[in-house]
Amino acid sequence: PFKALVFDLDGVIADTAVLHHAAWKRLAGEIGLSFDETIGERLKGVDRMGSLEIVLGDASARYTHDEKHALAERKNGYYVAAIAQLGPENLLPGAREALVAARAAGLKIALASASRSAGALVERFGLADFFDHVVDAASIARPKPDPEIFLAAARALGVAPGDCLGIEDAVAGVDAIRAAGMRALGVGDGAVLAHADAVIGGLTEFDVARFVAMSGS
Ligand code: G16
Ligand code: MG
Repeated sequence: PFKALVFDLDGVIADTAVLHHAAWKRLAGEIGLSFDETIGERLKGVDRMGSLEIVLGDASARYTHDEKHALAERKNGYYVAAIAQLGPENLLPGAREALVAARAAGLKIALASASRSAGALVERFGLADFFDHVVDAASIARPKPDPEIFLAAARALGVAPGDCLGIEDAVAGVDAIRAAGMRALGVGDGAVLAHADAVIGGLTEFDVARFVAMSGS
């Protein structure tokens, strides 16, 4: 059985994607760029500077490195202001219950979110006590689908990757989990998350006994 769970945040524990989306849309409008749902969809799970490149598209060449960092900072200001309004009522259905069940089953739990605001969000949601470790996104050099963030989570927990189950809503995240040598539980659409070992529609379907038995050594 697995010894640990490694959770993604955005799209799994809370729907912060809508707030990232709104912040990028505001920035895009301010600099005269169009922003449609297709672009919004492509930002899921992508790190901050990677997201900026998607938002800029062909306009990327118009900006210097420093200007791009300033744009990303501006977007982050909008996002940080938005998440200051969040609380436990903004968790996705089943999130808290899944963490309670995992704890009761004696599993270690880590958070592997690309967001530099992940620690603040966990506090706002009242979930800090559930996590044995929250990976500091600022310490991660390579974005998902690179396995770095999931390997860092396993190392911090002191659990072999093969004994961890990773839980993700994004294709890049599922691929990162698999590349880390973990089993992947997808949250969302099975047709989209085809590389996952199992897929559920949301954490309301998280059955700890079923998934812990799924594998591990
Ligand atoms: C999240 C979101 C991404 C966001 C990224 C970085 O990832 O899905 O849209 O760009 O974090 O966020 P920040 O700008 O706050 O550092 P995850 O890994 O929780 O799905
Ligand atoms: Mg996600």
